[in-house]
Amino acid sequence: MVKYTNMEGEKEDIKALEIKAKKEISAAGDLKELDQIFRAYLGKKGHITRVLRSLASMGEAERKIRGKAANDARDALQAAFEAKKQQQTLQIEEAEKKDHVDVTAPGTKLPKGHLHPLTHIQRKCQEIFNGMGFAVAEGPEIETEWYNFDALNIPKDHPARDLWDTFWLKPKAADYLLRTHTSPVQARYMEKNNPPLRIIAPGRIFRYEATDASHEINFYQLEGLMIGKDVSVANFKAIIEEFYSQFFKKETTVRLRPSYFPFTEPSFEIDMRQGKGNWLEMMGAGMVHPNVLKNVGYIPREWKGFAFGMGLDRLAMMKYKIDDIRLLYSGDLKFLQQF
Ligand code: FA5
Repeated sequence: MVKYTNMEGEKEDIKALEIKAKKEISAAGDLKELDQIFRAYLGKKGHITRVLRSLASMGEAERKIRGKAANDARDALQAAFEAKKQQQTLQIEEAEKKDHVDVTAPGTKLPKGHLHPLTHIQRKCQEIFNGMGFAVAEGPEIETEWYNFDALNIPKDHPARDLWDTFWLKPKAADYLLRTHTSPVQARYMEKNNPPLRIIAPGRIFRYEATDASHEINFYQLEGLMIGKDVSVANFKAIIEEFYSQFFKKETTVRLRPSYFPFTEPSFEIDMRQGKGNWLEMMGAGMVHPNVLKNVGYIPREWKGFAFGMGLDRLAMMKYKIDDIRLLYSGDLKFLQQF
């Protein structure tokens, strides 16, 4: 075992010093710590340096043995420092690469949302009717009893009111309700605009009824109204057939069945079919009742026209082959993301 005498006169084991230094080097956490260890052993006042300096005062034989041991330890430690320094520098460079932000790189795109299937349907309908000269009109979802019923020739206590189960707002005496159809927009629009006119009025409506696969308490309708000097049922049929043909991108035939609505006379249910398929019930319609024209200040002998009201949910269900209307309002992303 090679021994040396340090400046304080203690005996120290050079090899043990080297082993201790190597342990410290390999445990060094960063370059600063490594530099401190380097100075403690190989700096001006470092342990190994002191051993090397002490050689001068030794006899030749002793100097030879201890000198070799000290030089070997110094070389070994220098190599260990160098290797550790390289390893740490590499680690720093890797970490910097990871943290590096390229400010010129294009940003990460946020996932885009998309329109609800009912909004697609409503916009498609608007586009087709716009193409046939119909403007879009809007009305409030909270309606007065007058516009929802009376103006449309449905007086109080008339049994036809039962056709539309109504959500009344409190207090009932205030006569506010959630509109049960889009037909009140007809009266509101005609009051403020002179004929001739063509409008559609899409919107949300509410009915106090039990839900099932084809009925919701809250759904969407699209009202249509065309008033002119000689607007006829034939005009209506042509326009609706054209609408369905464009909407379904297939030639579509329409059938009118007699029906009853207080605000149209005559009134129809409209069925449609494609090719030799089944007839499907699509909407209510008719020629605007003279009492409705009178209520909004038009002269019934001068003006006439047709009106219709279709369920947009049912159109969406047919177009996208949805078998339950309630899915449209479920907020279920697995369903909605399919459109
Ligand atoms: C009406 O609401 C009339 N205002 C339509 C009208 C307008 C007739 C203008 C004449 C002139 P009806 O209650 O039938 O009519 O409803 C029209 C359409 O709304 C139905 O054909 C159906 O497509 C849809 N609909 C009715 N009830 C529901 C419901 N609970 N859930 C989903 N869609 C419904």
